[in-house]
Amino acid sequence: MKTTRRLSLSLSFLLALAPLTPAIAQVSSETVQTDAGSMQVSAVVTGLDTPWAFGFLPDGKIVLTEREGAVLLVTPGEGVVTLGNPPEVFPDGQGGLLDVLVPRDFAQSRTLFFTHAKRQGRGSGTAVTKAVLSADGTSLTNHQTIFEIAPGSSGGRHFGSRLVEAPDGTLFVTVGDRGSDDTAQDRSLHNGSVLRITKTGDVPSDNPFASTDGVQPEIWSYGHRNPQGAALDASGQLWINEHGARGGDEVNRVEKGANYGWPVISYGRHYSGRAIGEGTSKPGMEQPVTYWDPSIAPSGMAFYTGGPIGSWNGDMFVGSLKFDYISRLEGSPLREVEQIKGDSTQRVRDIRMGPDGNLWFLSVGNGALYRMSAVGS
Ligand SMILES: [Ca+2]
Repeated sequence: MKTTRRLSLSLSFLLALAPLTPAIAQVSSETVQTDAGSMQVSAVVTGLDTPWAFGFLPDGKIVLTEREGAVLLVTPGEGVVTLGNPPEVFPDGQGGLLDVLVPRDFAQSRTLFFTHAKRQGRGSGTAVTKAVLSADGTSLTNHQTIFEIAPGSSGGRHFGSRLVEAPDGTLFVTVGDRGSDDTAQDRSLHNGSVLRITKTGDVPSDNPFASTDGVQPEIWSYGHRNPQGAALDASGQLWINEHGARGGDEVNRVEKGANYGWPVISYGRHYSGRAIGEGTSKPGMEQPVTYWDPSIAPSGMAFYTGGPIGSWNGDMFVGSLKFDYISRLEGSPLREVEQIKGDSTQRVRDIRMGPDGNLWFLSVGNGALYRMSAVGS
């Protein structure tokens, strides 16, 4: 598929006259000013079609997803391969091929984990499929869908869909409310939850509701609207961000068994202007660590840990889909302290810290993967 599409490594990485896709804005390189000094932003790959996520392999290659279903393998400075036999996905509104996780044992297992929308009857749901990267690095094999949410919702909204490997090797999967608010409080459904499963899709015996009647045993936390960013901090603690409605985008520190309140409490309002639920707080429901009003449409999230930009260490970075910037958050309590913005930061869908100690991010607006490094480094 997509054999006619032209993917390009940026000239900053590859001195070759590679053609660029004309329909997409092109920002191959720029300098942006930040509180930590001038940063060089360089495109590593351009010509991407609605990219959603990426991850680093131990050999320095990058695996990258596009929402319509393509999985790309990028060798910086050398080339881009569209992998054969990608997971079967159901492109449905915001759904399609979504996150990719490179587990810590990849060098031995060559296994990748994907989240995606899966056809379920007349609707669709968030699913997790694992597959093995072939030895020659050209295709995926041995696909196995290890989990899918209890069916099924119509409408192409709020799939959530970040995947994080916990320190103990289990997987956290975020799932949105699928556009149906009240499902986030209904624990007989997976909607609006952070789930925890094993790499074979089983329920860990220490999940909070593993033996509670009428509750989906994969649920780790609930009352979430649409978590599209998730990451571990340096201590191994899980954090997520989630989309509110009009206002009330949240950053949450995720605790086992906790209820994060949607749609009973929120700092936003419905798009109609109507108040949401019962207000902003209620006993038994967690408060966000911080929130955005107006909404920024937060997406990919990363912690900067142990890198060369000393003042960033421990900080959280979140991409904004709506206002085209990268948010930097620091302090206790955690707050947004800086908006990093340039022509390259249009609709930032994913952000990760690379093995080189730099921040890498995906811009949907530019159809590009970028690397941000300190000028002169
Ligand atoms: Ca909440």
